[in-house]
Amino acid sequence: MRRTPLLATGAVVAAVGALLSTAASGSAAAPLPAVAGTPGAAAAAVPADVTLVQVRRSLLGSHSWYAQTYRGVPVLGGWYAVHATGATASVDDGRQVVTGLASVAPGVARSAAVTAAKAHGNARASRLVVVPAGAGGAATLAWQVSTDQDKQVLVDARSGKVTKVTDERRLANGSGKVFDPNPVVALQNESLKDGNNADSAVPASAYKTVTLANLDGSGYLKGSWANVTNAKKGKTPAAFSSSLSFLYTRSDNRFEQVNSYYAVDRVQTYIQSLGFADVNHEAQDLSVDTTTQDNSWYTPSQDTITIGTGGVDDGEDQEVVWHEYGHAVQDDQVPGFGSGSDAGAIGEGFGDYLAGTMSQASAPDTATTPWACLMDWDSTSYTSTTPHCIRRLDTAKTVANRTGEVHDDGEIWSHALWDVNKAFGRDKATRIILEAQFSYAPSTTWAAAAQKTVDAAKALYGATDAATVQAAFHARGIL
Ligand SMILES: [Ca+2]
Ligand SMILES: [Ca+2]
Ligand SMILES: [Ca+2]
Ligand SMILES: [Ca+2]
Ligand SMILES: [Zn+2]
Repeated sequence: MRRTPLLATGAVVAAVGALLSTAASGSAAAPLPAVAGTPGAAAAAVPADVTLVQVRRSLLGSHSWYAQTYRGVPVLGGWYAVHATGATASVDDGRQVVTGLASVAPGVARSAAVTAAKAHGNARASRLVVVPAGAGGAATLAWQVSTDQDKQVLVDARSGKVTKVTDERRLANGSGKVFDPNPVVALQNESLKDGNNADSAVPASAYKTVTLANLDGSGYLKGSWANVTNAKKGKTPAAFSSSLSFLYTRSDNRFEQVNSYYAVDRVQTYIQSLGFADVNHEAQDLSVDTTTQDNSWYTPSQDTITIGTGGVDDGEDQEVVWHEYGHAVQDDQVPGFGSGSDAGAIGEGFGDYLAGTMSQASAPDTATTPWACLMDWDSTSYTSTTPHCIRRLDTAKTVANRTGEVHDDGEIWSHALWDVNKAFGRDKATRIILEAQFSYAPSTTWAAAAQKTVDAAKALYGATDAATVQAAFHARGIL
C-alpha cells in the first residue's frame, strides 16, 4: 500500500491580508470553493508561476495546493498553498529559486531517457521537470521517469545520464512493546512462569519499547519484510493502529503479532547488513496465535510461518520466531530444501543457529542465560532443569549420537555453526553460512553441505579461515 506523498514542511507562512487587498492587481486567482459556515474565506491572488493541483476541505475551511512551474515546466519540490479557514486565509510559499536555465527545450529525447532509466524498471510515466538550483548551482532540466519498480528516476535532459533514483514507496516507522529476545533473558530470571498468559506473571521491566521499522503505513503490521496475515476479525484479529503505535502487553494476543513482526523485520535487516540483497528478500507472511498447539512451523507451499499459543505463547519468545525464519530462509535460497534426514537436521540446526546469533545482538552471554541456550522463555513450560532450553548450540553430541530425529540431530549441525561463530564473530560466520546455503542441494548430505560451507569460507576469506570451518565440522564428526 502506498501513502500519499508527504509535502515538505518548513515554508514561510505569510498572512494573506495584503494579497487580498491587492487582488485587483490582476493575476488569475483560482476560485476557492465556498465553505459552509465559514464566511470570509475569500479567493486569494496566487502567483502566475503555479498551477492548481487540488483543493481539500477540512473542518475549518479549504486548502488549495499548487505546483510551481517555470515557463510551463513543473519545478521539482516547488509548491504553494492557500489555506482559507474561517475569516482568515494564509499562504505557505514553498516555491524554489530557479536561476541560470536558458531554455526549457530538452537536449535528449524522452525515449532516450526512458531507455536510460531501464535499469530501474520499465517506464510507467515520464515528464520533463526543472531541477532547481542546488547550493550555488544553476537549475537544470531533467526527464523524470516513474517505473514499474516504484522508482523515480531523474535523467539529465542535456547529458542523458541518470542523476538520481528515488524509491517512491513510503515506509513508516511505528512503535511497539516487545520482549527482547524474551523475559527470561531480559530479566536474567530462570524462575519466571507463564501464569496462564497473565500480565502479572511478567514484570513491566521485561518489556522494551522499540521502533517497528519498514511498516507500509496502512496501520496494520504489514511491511517490507514481515506481513502479519491475521484476519481483521475473529479470535485473534490483526493488530491495527492508525498512529502505528502497537503498545500491548502479553495477555493481549496482539502482543505476539508485534513481537513476531519485530523479530522478522530485525533478522531480515540483519541479513541485509551482511551484504545479502536476495535472501528471503520479501515480506514474510506470519500467522500469529492462530493455533493452540505448543508449536510453530514454516509451511513451504504457503511460504508462511505459523506461531502457536501452547504453553508460553511462542510469539512471546523471539527465538522461536527466528528459528522458523531460518526455515523460510533456506526454502527461499534452495527450492524444496530440507528433504531427507540430513537436510532436515540442517534445517533445524540452522534455525537454532539463527535464533542464537540474533540474540547475540542485544542479550548478554551469562551463566544464567548462555547464548547457546535456545527459547529460554518458551521452554519454561516444558523443561524442569535450568537454564530452560529447548535445545542448545553447544552439546557434546557428534554424528555418533545421531537418533534420526531432525531436531535432536540438528544440535550436532548447529554446534558446528556455533563453533564457526565463536571463531569469527557473528557477522563473518553468518555471512559464510548464508553464502554456502545457496549451493546446498535440496536433499544434501551433511558432508556435502559442510564441504560447501568450507568452500564458501575459502572463496570469501581464504584458506586459513576455510581450515577453521573445516575443523568445526570435523569436531562433530561431519568432515
Ligand atoms: Ca501472550
Ligand atoms: Ca518467504
Ligand atoms: Ca509455546
Ligand atoms: Ca537464548
Ligand atoms: Zn524447525
